[in-house]
Amino acid sequence: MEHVILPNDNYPWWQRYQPVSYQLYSRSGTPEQFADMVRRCNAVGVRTYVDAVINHMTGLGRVGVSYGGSSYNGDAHDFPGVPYTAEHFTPKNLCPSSDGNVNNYAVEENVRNCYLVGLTDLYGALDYVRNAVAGYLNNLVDLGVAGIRIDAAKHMWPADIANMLSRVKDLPTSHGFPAGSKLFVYNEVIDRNDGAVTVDEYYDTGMVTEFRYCMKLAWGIADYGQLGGLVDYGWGMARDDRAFVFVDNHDNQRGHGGAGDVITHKTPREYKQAVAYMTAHPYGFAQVMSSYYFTNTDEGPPHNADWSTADVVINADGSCGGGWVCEHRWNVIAKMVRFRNAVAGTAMENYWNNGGAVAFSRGNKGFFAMAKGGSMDQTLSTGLPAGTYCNIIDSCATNINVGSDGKARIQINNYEEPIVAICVGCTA
Ligand code: ARE
Ligand code: CA
Repeated sequence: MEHVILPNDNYPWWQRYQPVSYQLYSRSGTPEQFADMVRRCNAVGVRTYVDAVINHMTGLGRVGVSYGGSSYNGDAHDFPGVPYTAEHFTPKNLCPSSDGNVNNYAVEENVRNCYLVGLTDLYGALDYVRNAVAGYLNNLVDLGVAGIRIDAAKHMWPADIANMLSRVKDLPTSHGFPAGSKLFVYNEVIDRNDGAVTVDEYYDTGMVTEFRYCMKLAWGIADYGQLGGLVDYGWGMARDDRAFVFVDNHDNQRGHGGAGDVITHKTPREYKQAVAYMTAHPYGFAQVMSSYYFTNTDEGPPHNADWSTADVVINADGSCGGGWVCEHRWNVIAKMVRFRNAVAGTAMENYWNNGGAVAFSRGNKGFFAMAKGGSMDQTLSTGLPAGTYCNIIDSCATNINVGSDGKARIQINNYEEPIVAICVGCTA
């Protein structure tokens, strides 16, 4: 959607999180370009998920004109592009903080009725606001968008979100969705057992981000002995069919929300192990991060001379250039996504972990092993039917023979990509 434009801060990435209107103009282009992208992606089976910022509009003090021509004035709470005026923002008497900003995560009303880092907070209890947000979401649905991330859902009342979503129509069959398909929704709730708002409050409005998973996985990659405790319900982690998991996201990879104890592309060897373990493991719905390189935590994506976002350069070997990291194209990560799809619906079995290496099967469809130091040699139960399988990670350069007892000798000798993944029906 239209958002603030901040030339004095060199157009930071986070300007997109200050909405001006729900017209689809942004630093990435026009509504026509967006519609065209979604249409072309749907035609080849690639779905689009929109980061929907519906808790707030711009920050206080932000004044200007956005990409589509809509003006904004944060202090006056005036956003004619929607339109929203002062009456559509959370009444001051509902916010229990002294300065009007979120400043006490132990108090629910403080988290949800006050201004998150000075961002003008929409009053989601109003029929007018619910309708305006639903109008935005229905426009996306009409264009073929498959799902949304609800930004700052932690700062919205679950009942308000539920009401907004109840006004959203089914996904259009004209874009290839089966009749009756619903918008896929995941709620951004940073719950690290550090406040009054918890992930389980959002089970009725979709999936929820599970930030404790990032920490647990980072600890596990540092010390494989801890990997067995990755999913810790005793610690409050979201139930399996609601957990939305990831190794890192755009905030915690650069010290913004939920940072600390997170592995990123900056340590590629560890990162590959973390993504491999996440994708091999059955817990939750997994998201793969794809980044651009940065030195300053505010800096936006690679850009052209006029600061518009630069195209992604694809090198001859399939990797990215021009400042784009493209983790999703890294060999281990792309291969492990194939593994996850091949074993979908199966349980984790035959779990084995000696502190330096870890292995498990996924039902009778797949088997995964990983060695922290780069090498292992163990005979293990694979859960697989007897036969010869090949390691998809090294593009089938090595074979693994599973005997009639389901066991196989698992050898790893690869420092950079110390992983074996075999699955029924998987080839190079
Ligand atoms: C920017 C400036 C601010 C300025 C503001 C308004 O940095 O100084 O006051 O603009 O003018 C992103 C950036 C922010 C940026 C904002 C708007 O990260 O720096 O502010 O865009 O441009 C909490 C929330 C969580 C939120 C994180 C960042 O709960 O929802 O903070 N994450 C989402 C997005 C962000 C985005 C926003 C929300 C806003 O993913 O990218 O902000 O749309 C504990 C708590 C967490 C808390 C965390 C950090 O862990 O448990 O709940 O997360 O601390 O405070
Ligand atoms: Ca709010």
